[in-house]
Amino acid sequence: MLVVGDIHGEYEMFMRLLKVAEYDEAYDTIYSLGDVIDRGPESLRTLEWFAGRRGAYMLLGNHEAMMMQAGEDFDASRVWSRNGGGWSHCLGAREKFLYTCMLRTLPLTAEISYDTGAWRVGLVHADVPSGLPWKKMQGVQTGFGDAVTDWSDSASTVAIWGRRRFKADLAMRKLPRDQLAAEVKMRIWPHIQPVRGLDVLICGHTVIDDFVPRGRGNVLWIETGAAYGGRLTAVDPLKKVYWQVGRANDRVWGPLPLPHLDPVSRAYRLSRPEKAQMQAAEAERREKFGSLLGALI
Ligand SMILES: [Mn+2]
Repeated sequence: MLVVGDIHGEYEMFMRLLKVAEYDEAYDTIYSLGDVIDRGPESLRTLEWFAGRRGAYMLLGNHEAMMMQAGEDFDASRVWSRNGGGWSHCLGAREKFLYTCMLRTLPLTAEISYDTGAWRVGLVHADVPSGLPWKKMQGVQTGFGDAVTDWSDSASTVAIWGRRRFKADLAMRKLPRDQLAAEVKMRIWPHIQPVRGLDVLICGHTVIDDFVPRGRGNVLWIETGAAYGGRLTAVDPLKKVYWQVGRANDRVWGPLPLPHLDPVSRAYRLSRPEKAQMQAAEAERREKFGSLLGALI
């Protein structure tokens, strides 16, 4: 059982990854998190590998959504061309039509259960909106017209384009522990809470700068930049290990243990200096506005 990150047309890296992870076509199931096309040299070949192969599934990524929309809308086709869709110029109209039909069948989410539901693994290309339980997310349908033109927070858009959780995690890692940071942290905190109703959620989409899978709460990110000079990652969520291949032929990693994941939500707790600073700021505010309020009453 393998879950592979954003392949982006890097067919040769993908083949090497399958070998490293000892993927066996006869027995193993493989899921792609989407974005199998664009940027890399062999988009069509990668898409064909997944099309109709037994035991191989893929989710919708924002790049597949762009391809799907490009057939409908001229603006969308320009957006797609700018984002690596140029390879499609060599496709005939019929081929384009058939592949678009295939893309329309791709789901936004998938769930894999082990031990009759005791260990639940969710998959989505980019993100689940903050606070939305997994059960509700599973009911979300692809919103046609959402992908390129709609920058709203609709769940179908967040599913394939969202980066808020990833950015919130990044901010938590980087912010200094001073008073302002404490306030910011309390705002960020809701966005990095685990997704309820799952043990693990695996996401791609946002490139991790150090090319290593990253965890926060019960969310695991595995887009390690195969098409950006980074690595291609595959995960076995049952064995809790991952494998990677780099661009150069001899670079392979794994099996390595996945980062620690924790599905339990927690309230943000201020450290002692943070608490003192928050209280001082609160007292200052009260002094400033409290007297004003007193004068008004
Ligand atoms: Mn993507």
